[in-house]
Amino acid sequence: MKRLNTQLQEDGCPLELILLIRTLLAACKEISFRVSQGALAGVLGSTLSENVQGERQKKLDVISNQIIKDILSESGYVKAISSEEEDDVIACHPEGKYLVSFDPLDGSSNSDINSLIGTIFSIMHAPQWLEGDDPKAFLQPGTQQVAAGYVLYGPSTMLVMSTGNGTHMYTLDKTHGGFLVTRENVKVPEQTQEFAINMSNQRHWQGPMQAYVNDLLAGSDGPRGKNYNMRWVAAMVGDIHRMLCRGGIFAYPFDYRDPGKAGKLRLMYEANPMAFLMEQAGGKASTGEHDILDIMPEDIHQRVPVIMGSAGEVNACLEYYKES
Ligand code: AFP
Repeated sequence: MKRLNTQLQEDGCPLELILLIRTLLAACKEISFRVSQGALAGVLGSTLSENVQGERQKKLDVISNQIIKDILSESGYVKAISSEEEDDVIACHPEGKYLVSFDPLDGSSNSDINSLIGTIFSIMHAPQWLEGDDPKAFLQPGTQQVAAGYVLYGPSTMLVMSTGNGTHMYTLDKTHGGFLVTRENVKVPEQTQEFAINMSNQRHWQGPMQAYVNDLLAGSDGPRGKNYNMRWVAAMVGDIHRMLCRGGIFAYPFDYRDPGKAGKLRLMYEANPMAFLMEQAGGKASTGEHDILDIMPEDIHQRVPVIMGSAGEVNACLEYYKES
């Protein structure tokens, strides 16, 4: 099987980016080990602190964040990092060429039930004219990502990543500690009969999403003319992994609960990297109104509505938004 390095070289990835990716993955391998220790290492459960989003942090959120922060800060390749678990940007090496945004442990509430969790990351060039701790450096649209991906800590530890030349899946071979290519150039199936959305929020959604989901639920008797199935992992990494493997539509749409929050998911370290992977695999990613990758960010912790997955199904959903 092909090794990570070989795939990255074939994809035309510059040496310094390869070294950065390998450094980041060293951190993910350590997280994978810590996660697998679970209750034996006393890493489950919550801390007493909250992150900038006002969410109670899990012990594994804090541990994972620290592991990635330490390794990237010392690497020399990274000018600054921004994390879901950090209020502000953290300056690293003044000469570093790259910026890394990450969610150290997406879906961390799943850790207590031994279910899917993962690390999501996005890498961009660092503008050299801005100071390392200047958050403006990060305010670039998702189209500017030079690499994005996630590491899924499931029954096997998998890396799914794109450097702009297709989306590839890798599996961690724990016998020698390296990631091996197990699916090259993933293509999301065009059509689907599966959707992923938190149905308990239905009453808060906008009209177009209400109408679209009602038509899915109507099944073969409704306007879509087929029966749909629903799945919800409650960790974006898990749901997007399923979309990439067998198609489907994933949505965390805008809802009216808190007008200050345009959806739940964060642009820089959730929506953008997943949209990049999805589009590199022939899928589509939108807010309902705009392509996610075209959004000009205003804040490193900005939230956006997310609709992504099989192109045919996302387009069908977007028709409801156009009509409204
Ligand atoms: P955490 O990283 O705080 O656990 O949140 C996970 C997440 O942001 C995303 O990965 C899921 O798709 C979504 O939340 C699940 O949200 P619900 O709580 O509404 O199911």
